[in-house]
Amino acid sequence: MKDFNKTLQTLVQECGGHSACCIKIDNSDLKKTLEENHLISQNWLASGYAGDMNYLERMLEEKSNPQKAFPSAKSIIVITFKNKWGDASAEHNFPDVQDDDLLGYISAYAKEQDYHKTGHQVLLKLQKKLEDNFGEFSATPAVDTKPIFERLLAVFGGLGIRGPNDLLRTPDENVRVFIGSLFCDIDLPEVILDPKMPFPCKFCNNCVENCPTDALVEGQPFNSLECISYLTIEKKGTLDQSESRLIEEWLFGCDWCTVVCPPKDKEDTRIPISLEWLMKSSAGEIKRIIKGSAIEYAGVTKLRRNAAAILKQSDHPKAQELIEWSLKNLQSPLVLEQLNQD
Ligand code: B12
Ligand code: SF4
Ligand code: SF4
Repeated sequence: MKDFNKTLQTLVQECGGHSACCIKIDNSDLKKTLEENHLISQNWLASGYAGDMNYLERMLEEKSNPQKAFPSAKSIIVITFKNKWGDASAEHNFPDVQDDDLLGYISAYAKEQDYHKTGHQVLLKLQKKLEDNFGEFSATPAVDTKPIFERLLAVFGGLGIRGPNDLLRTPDENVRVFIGSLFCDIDLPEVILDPKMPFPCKFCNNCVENCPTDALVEGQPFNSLECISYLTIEKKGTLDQSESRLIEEWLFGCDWCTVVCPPKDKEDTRIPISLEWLMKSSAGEIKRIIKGSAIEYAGVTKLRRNAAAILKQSDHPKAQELIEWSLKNLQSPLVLEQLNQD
């Protein structure tokens, strides 16, 4: 096909995505980049930065060898898509909060339907459109959960650069994009882009300056163990005193290193949650509200564990009352253990 790049960008946008590249799975430069990354990742894992995310170690071999992980694939289409991330009109199902409520916050990226689902929808539509041009082919869509170094592939394909916040920064939509991949069992023309960034990250550094913990420290590897997103979503068991302080008022995820990526968000796009509502509503009601969103991955117990950690750190007049109510009425051993922590 003559200008496959142009076609690919048009098709991905028609399908609801933002940008796309296409990499041959046997590209020798990709192999070299993955080999280098493999060593760096091994060291990172050996330093304990993965914490409770045991799946990162389990998946490492496959992540570094896409040809083994996806044996029939010939080309990888990598896309970015937004799912209204950072858009003030993005919606959520949580009830409104009142001025005097004691609040916790959910990261803005969890608004709208689960981005995993949106990404799969875009990728499947894109496959159908490509089949109109190239004939039917099999393909495996992947967003987040399959063994893939998604940011590495996106950077290799020129969709953007890796920012100091360890995220893919695109030339026109900053870091607030998700990544998806389509492993295609067909040889497609390669599209490796040359991202034209409006300014280099070294002139900004907002993300590092606004990270409230030591997760992002210049010149050091990304430290998940200090990242609020890790602590609120992935950390198992209770949060100790210092972890409870680190999470501030976050119940799920953290926005500080994304909302400051120029153009900075003008309004607060976090989801405010009444902690009283979170503790006192039935688990069934909360499950109904988070169903189909990215928050479902954490589940009700983890949201309440995080709420318990926030309450224990709070000097809000309502906090002690809510702790006492929760100790009497909630049954989850994890939440009770968190509430009983000194
Ligand atoms: C595990 C995970 C997390 C963990 C760990 C985060 C991390 N930075 O690795 C936690 C829970 C903390 C997390 C948080 C978030 N995540 Co997350 N996460 C992932 C996941 C599933 C795997 C990432 C991974 O493998 N990490 C492990 C390390 C070993 O791998 P690595 O990141 O590639 O890092 C190595 C290389 O960079 C290498 N390296 C460093 N320098 C160099 C230089 C060269 C030349 C080379 C070759 C290599 C190299 O060293 C690093 C360490 O070994 C990806 C999806 C995926 N499958 O990729 C989403 C993903 C990265 N997450 C995403 C998002 C949105 C988030 C949050 C913004 C959510 C939120 N609002 O709370 C935060 C952001 C936190 C942050 N600043 O990173 C998006 C990011 C989109 C983007 N624009 O980049 C992804 C891509 C999911 C998706 N499909 O869109 N996440
Ligand atoms: S998500 Fe929050 S804690 Fe984690 S690196 Fe970004 S700003 Fe720091
Ligand atoms: S906040 Fe600034 S330094 Fe960080 S990724 Fe965005 S542009 Fe780069």
